[in-house]
Amino acid sequence: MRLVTRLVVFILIDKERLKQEIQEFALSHGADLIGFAAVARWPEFNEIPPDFRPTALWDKTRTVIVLGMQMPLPIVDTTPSNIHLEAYETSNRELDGLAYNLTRYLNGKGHASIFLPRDGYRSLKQLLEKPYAAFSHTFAAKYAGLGTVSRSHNLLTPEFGPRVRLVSVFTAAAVAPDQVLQEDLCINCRLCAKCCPAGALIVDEDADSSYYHMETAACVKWHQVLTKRRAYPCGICTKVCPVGKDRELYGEKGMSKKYLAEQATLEKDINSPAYKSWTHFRSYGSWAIENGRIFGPADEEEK
Ligand code: B12
Ligand code: SF4
Ligand code: SF4
Repeated sequence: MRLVTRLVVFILIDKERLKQEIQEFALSHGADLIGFAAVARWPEFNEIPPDFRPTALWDKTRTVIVLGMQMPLPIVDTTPSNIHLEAYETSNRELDGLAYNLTRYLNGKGHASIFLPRDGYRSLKQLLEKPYAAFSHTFAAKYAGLGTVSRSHNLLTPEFGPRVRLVSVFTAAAVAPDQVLQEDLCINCRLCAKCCPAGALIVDEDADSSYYHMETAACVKWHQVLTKRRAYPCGICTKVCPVGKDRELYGEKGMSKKYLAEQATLEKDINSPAYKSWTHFRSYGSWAIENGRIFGPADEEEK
């Protein structure tokens, strides 16, 4: 073999070996999903404004590693509730811890790395003024081959649909990238838009777009109500989405009718047997239910 060919083969083996080591570390430290995106994906797709791309944020970045953790479906079903809030906060802590530890692991191996926290904002009021964080994990996950960005603006994955939360690590190491998924996982069923309690997802029949229009302020304001009631986040668009193998695991396929009827049924009878356990979880540890009804976006009073 010629020297140049041998060098190329050696570099490829090295990239693959590092990838395996990172995968082993992440999966054994709590990640459910992991994917790798080369920084060239951002200019290639040209969807994200230039200032929000990895090399603009940290010029040494060559690879973005995206990590995902599942939100168990039967817990998401209970939203708005205390157990949904606790699962959300646990996943947030675990994601940031995992990304921090992977960063330290890579630094220790001589690959300079940083991590971007799973959210990147501290106040909903501030999101009303500027509804963006410095970096989008959703698009990073798409470029790392974890899933596709859906009509509801959430990333859908084959494993968990949108019931997965994300975090990213930027590294100076060149790691073999994963393929971007070609097939759109979103089936345009509109369930997310129909069930959104804040009317934040709007389907425009005429618009030639792969996303429903998002009224961000409506979603943020509903989260302000839920925060006061200690029952955030909402996440109903993630709960009702039919995509994801997790539905098979939990035996929760074909739930559309139940989800569509939920709001109206509980308005009439908060003790409806079909939703009994969800109502039970909503009745303790938060103010999600008061005076026999789930509060809605119009209910602004202080808690
Ligand atoms: C701000 C924010 C919100 C805001 C606004 C969301 C929105 N869709 O606009 C609020 C509070 C409403 C919100 C709600 C929710 N969120 Co949120 N949110 C974020 C956060 C912190 C930042 C997103 C961001 O600004 N990225 C930066 C910009 C550049 O990226 P982008 O918004 O994806 O950009 C696109 C468009 O905005 C567009 N664009 C159009 N005009 C402009 C103008 C400018 C100046 C820019 C920059 C971009 C832009 O450009 C991009 C390409 O199209 C991310 C965490 C993160 N850091 O990624 C979580 C995140 C997106 N949220 C998440 C979730 C789960 C939710 C909720 C379901 C609530 C919940 N936690 O249960 C809902 C879902 C709402 C929905 N259907 O989208 C998850 C998504 C996971 C997944 N599977 O996709 C994330 C990734 C958090 C996490 N770490 O897992 N969220
Ligand atoms: S999180 Fe709730 S309010 Fe926001 S878009 Fe999804 S369903 Fe609507
Ligand atoms: S609920 Fe339907 S339209 Fe909404 S994201 Fe899921 S598959 Fe797409």
